[in-house]
Amino acid sequence: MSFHLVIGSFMSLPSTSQFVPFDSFEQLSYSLRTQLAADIEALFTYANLPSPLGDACRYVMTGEGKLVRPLLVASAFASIIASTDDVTSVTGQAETTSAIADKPAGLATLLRHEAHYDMCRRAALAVELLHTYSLVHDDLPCMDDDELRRGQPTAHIVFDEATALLAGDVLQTLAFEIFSAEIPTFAPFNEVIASQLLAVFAPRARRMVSGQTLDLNAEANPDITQSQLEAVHRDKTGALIEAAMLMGGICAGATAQERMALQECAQHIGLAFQVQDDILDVTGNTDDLGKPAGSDEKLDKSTYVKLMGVDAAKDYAQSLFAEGRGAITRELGDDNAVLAVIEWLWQRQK
Ligand code: GRG
Repeated sequence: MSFHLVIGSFMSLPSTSQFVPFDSFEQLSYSLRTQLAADIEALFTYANLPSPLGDACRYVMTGEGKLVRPLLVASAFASIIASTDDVTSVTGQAETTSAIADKPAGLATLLRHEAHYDMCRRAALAVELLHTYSLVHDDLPCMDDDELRRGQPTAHIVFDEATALLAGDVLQTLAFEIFSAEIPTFAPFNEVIASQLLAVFAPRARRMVSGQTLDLNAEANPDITQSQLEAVHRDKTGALIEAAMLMGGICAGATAQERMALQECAQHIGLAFQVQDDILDVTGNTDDLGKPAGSDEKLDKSTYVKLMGVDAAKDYAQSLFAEGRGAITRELGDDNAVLAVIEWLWQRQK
């Protein structure tokens, strides 16, 4: 799929930004992965965590995750940027760029205001930190007691349980600290954007934990209904996906209507992602997944596969992806980065 994604290179320097147009999902993904790796290292240098905490954090944050949530931040940012020529709404200051007819030039003007672009980098980092904390805690012996994650031994196996617990804790606090931390490789944080990001992020981080509780409550419940299962995953999996897309939009100065479209899309994609996860748990293998296949059954989890069977679950995922695409297409057209990420998600095998 070719689309008009135009975004900063994601390799921004302290004082200047290089802007490179992308026209494929692969370019976006490569660029995001490279930038995020540099930002993770800069954050850990800044945080100066004692041993073995710092080692455990680096270990879990440099594993082979898919970076779904940072990609959603970046793609929402890029899609909104590409559809607008006015960033006044982000800061309340007059930073209006020139006409949309020349989008790349307008974008370069926008991105010269590094605050917007670098706040997007902070948001991408925040969602990955929070997500990784949830995985580290989810794998602990008191939760799912898993020994494999992202193709490598889990944190409590490599380190010890106390270190893994603390690593999850500090990743969570860093996910909030990053919005206003003064780190040399980031432009100074923008207070207006930071407070908007926090307002979106904090309640959804809290909902993720509520969802985990509902999920534990639902274990071994053969009578769970689809709407009850939906309530679990709207919070457990969906809330952070929603935060990711909304935060990308906020950094780009999305209008209220655009934010609503991003939110609607995220709600469908979040559920679709979970349905897929349930399917892959029974159809995938441990090597491809990088985590133990069949663990839902082992833990007697309530899943979409258990509720409706594999085939109906596949149909359901397909219809949810279609609804997610529809929400974006109606607002932003049919040629943008969010749609490219949705396409990649739809095809995923792990
Ligand atoms: C607060 C302990 C605690 C948990 C919160 C998110 C969560 C609840 C637990 C993580 C385990 C899990 C199976 C969550 C469902 C969402 C999901 C499919 C997570 C896996 O996300 P991917 O596939 O993982 O994006 P990678 O490794 O690619 O980043």
